[in-house]
Amino acid sequence: MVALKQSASKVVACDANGSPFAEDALKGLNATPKSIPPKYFYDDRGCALFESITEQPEYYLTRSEVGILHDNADDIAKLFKPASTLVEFGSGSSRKTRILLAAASHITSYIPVDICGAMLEQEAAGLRKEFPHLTVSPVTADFSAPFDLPGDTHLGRAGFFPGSTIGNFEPHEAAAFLRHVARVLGRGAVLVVGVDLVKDTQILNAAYNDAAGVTEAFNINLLVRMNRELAADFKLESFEHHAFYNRERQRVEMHLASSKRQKVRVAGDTIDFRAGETIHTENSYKYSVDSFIALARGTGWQPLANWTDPQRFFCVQALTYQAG
Ligand code: AVJ
Repeated sequence: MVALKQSASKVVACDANGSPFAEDALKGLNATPKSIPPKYFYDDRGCALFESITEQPEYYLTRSEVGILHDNADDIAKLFKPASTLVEFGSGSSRKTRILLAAASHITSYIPVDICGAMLEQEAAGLRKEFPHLTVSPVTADFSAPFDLPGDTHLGRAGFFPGSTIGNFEPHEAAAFLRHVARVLGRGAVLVVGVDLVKDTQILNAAYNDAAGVTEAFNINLLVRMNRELAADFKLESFEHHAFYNRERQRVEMHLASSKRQKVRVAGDTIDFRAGETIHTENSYKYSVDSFIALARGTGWQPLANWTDPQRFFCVQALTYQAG
């Protein structure tokens, strides 16, 4: 059992509407190979465990990105037009956004989009106090599906998609997502996106196999969640956390491996596992600076600038959309 630090208790209830979980889980568990979409990691405990992952010494992603944003906040701020609206896709705790908002007082409107409505309202209240000039208009929505922007936001539109969350998509899905962002923000928009970079295998493997076992607990929590919400009977001790860099496909894969042949009940269905068979729970794609630019260009976005940390572990890319 991993003990969570105080900061994690800030995380408020977050549930992405009930029954699609049963449907998606059964679809994935009855397929070959077995898989479950990574968005189901994020129940209350999953959100808290992820916050804790970002504090682990091996998990360089958050530290690298926050460092890049701090060091280059003024340059990034210059890319936003006067009286800009900033739309954040999957805003969570808005921690990284605060860095940009503090440097860019000409962002006058902020629209955090997240499926977690409770956390959105809590964060919005805090942001309004910290940035009195800022209009904060949260939107509770799945950021990867179409949604309407509230209010009059025609002046300058900017998007923010930090965390390398884009790495959870297959590359063709990441391209579709960038087209979707272009549709939401429109012509002339600027997008700031965080992208984790290809690097030494040991560093990547360590980041997803932290010594404290938090990432393992995060992965196993998916089984805990199915036991609770889908009347499943996964025996937690008979599944192992596997995470490794797949160099050919330039992605870290996370799996839950069954240590033996067994049957598990899930939402009224029986799922058979062979010994060693896995549930593929996540891909986290890694890009080079140039491979990400190539992907973005293919969707109509043009590179404006990019920034990396001194170790070149992580990259923040600024793009603009002039087409459409
Ligand atoms: C939130 C998707 C960026 O892929 O690194 C952390 C999630 N998974 N440890 C990532 C995650 C395992 C994270 N993202």
